[in-house]
Amino acid sequence: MSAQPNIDDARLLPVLEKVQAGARLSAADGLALYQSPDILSIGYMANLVRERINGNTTFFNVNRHINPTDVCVASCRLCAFGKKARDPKAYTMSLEQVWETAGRGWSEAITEFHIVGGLHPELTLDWYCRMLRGLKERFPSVHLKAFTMVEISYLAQRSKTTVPDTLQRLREAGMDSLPGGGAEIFSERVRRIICDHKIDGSEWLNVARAAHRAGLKSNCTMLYGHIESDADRVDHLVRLRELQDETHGFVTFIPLAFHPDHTPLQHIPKTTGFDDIRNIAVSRLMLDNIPHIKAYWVMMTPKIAQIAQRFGADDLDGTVVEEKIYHDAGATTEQSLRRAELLRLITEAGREPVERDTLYRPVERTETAFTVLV
Ligand code: V47
Repeated sequence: MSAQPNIDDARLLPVLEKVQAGARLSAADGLALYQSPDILSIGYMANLVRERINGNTTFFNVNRHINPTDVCVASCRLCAFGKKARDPKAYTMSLEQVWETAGRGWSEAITEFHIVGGLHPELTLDWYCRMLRGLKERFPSVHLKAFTMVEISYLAQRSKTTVPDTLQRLREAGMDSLPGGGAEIFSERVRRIICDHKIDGSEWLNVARAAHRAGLKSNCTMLYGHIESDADRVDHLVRLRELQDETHGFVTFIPLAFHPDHTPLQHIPKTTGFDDIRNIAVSRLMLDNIPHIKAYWVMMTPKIAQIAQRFGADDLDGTVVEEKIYHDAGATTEQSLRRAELLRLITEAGREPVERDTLYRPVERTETAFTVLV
């Protein structure tokens, strides 16, 4: 890209100056980025920052999602996945079923299990510890990225113990890090409507803080495209950035587009490609202290995720295998992508693919084996 871009929207000129100087953007800058139609200028700036931090690399991983249960005591209006225990379509895996599910597709040499589920009224902390131990025994090389901050808070409350103690016990059983889900949008006004049964934004941040203080890394997310305002989005990003200044525990941010199908909010229109790309770019620009921005292809389609690599994203997530949360909410993307397809999406965008483990250490593969390079 040229050193002197054409900026169509003059409101973005002060933002460009800050980006070129490597200065932090303010909440007002964030709002200007959300309100400007000049997507190419926003993308130019986001790409500048992306290449400054991650060069020409786009990361991906070979992972599998495991959702041990969809039974959930909460009834969040944003969600099509959670079900009541009495619902005939609800499921809860036995421990053996979790371990058997984990082993399916093993030939792809998976390096990560991404494990999240509903807030089950009966499964105990001890059950989850046994689940993790069983996975570690069977798949010792696989990183266990497990439980959202919401699940951790719920397990602590149900076990009548503290969040740090819950984290400690899960960690001893094999939990290696935490995914970024459940953050939704921190605005209380919006949470009351889309997820009033969930912990509030401050508690989500408190659990993340406790995890980071215990030495665990995590991801973070923002759910957009429902009833939130641009100011709510900016507030969410700024609160994540503030916690990151304190703990440095977030590895990756993932903007998640709301999928309305089969939820009580199905009257809300789906997000547009423009908004999906804008959220990637604005988050790259605002979250100057979070190393990676993920374009989650399941949510934004492989085609938009591919373009996102030139608008701030440096990660496409992974093979995923058996995604349920988005597909229950009407996602029409595949439930998994082959490694070769991920490579094609990256190289055709002119980026260099690097297979990573969960903590972004490169993974080197031969025909029959793989090693994590440290
Ligand atoms: O926690 C639920 C959201 C999240 C819907 O950490 C919905 O690497 C849209 O967190 N429409 C799960 N979103 C996905 C998630 C995630 C995905 C990929 C990678 C990582 C990571 C994390 O999806 C939930 C919730 O925030 N969600 N229902 C829905 N109808």
